[in-house]
Amino acid sequence: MFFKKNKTSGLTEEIRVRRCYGCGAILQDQDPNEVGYVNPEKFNSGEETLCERCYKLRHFSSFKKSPDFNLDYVTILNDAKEHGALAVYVMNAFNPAGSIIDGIGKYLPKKILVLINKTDVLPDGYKEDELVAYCQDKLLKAGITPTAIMTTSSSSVNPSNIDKVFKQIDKMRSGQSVYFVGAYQVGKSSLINCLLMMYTNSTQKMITTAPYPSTTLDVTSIPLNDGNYIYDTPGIYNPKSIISFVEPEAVKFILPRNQIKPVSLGAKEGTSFLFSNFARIDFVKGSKTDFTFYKSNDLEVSKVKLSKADSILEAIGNDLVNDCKTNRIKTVSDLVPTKVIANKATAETIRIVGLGYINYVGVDQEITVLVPKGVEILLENGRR
Ligand SMILES: Nc1nc2c(ncn2[C@@H]2O[C@H](COP(=O)(O)OP(=O)(O)O)[C@@H](O)[C@H]2O)c(=O)[nH]1
Ligand SMILES: [Mg+2]
Repeated sequence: MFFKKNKTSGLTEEIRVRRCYGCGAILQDQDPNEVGYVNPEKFNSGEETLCERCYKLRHFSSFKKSPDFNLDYVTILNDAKEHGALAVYVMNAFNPAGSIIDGIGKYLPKKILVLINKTDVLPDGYKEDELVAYCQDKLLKAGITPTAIMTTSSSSVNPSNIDKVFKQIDKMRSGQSVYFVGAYQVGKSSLINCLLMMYTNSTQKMITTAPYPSTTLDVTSIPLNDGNYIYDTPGIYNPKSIISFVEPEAVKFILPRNQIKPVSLGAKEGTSFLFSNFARIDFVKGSKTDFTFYKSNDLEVSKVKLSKADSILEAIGNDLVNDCKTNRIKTVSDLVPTKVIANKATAETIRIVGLGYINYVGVDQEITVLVPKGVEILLENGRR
């Protein structure tokens, strides 16, 4: 590609710049944090190329998706069942619905300890008994019958209940192995890391990660001193959760890392709330009300005019410099709308599985919730 520089001192200086054919940025091989970066080898090759960022975005579909709940998991769980092992089924306290893997119930061994993890991210004033009851209801409906349920946090900053969990596991495993299972990113590996500190004498032996026999799944085996193991299985893909839909760069913004600070915004009809381009709430019609958003502090909610929402969403979808977005949503037609009618004078909750929830006082408002295909919306009180 040739670009003519302005005529200078009577000469036309012809310079050659190479541009990324995705975003048009001038390519450079000096600073990976600046736009247009390619590695020196590619840069010097002189070939037409994409900058690294565009390359990643174009090849998003090749990002390693967590495995589906498939026959490989069934093989592992059958082993667990046969050996009378303990299954530790880990849930994310902030995302109970996204922690339920459909169809897993009938394959789990008899002894199941459910750990509701990440309680450190829950907002002030959450009630533990209500959380446990909520999770239990979701588990039972999915055919998972826990032998015991505990809440915990494996956050390195704010761990809780780890010693109790350790004792409970040791009691429940009655001299057998332990299999940690659950959805992607619920904190299984972090929990095991916390627990290992209590197994000081037993971890001298090699911890290995290798495909579990007769499966393609990489399972980490941690030997215990009585000849048994803790098995850490890979997080399972859950198509209902937005976490599974977006690229790993974006997951970082969606997964709350510290305690959630709710955000309250008043709005009248004709307002739209955007969660980057992952999801959108359109307040189409009805009386003014306050909406309170419970979501990761790293994920901003933008309040915009409904009439502008489509073009703003498109701009986010095409913004190459922003990691807090998904390349899979380019226009509003890539999102699936669900119409929600609020009841009169009731507290309404809209949950977008994996993203969080929104509370508001219903006075017969009409709201449209837009999410990526397959992501589940749960309504408490309101109706579709
Ligand atoms: N705030 C908080 N973050 C956690 C907790 N447990 C895990 N995480 C974070 O959640 C992400 C997923 O954790 P990981 O253990 O890899 O999940 P896995 O996929 O179930 O093994 C990581 O970024 C962890 O740092 C927790 O109890 N609280
Ligand atoms: Mg893991």
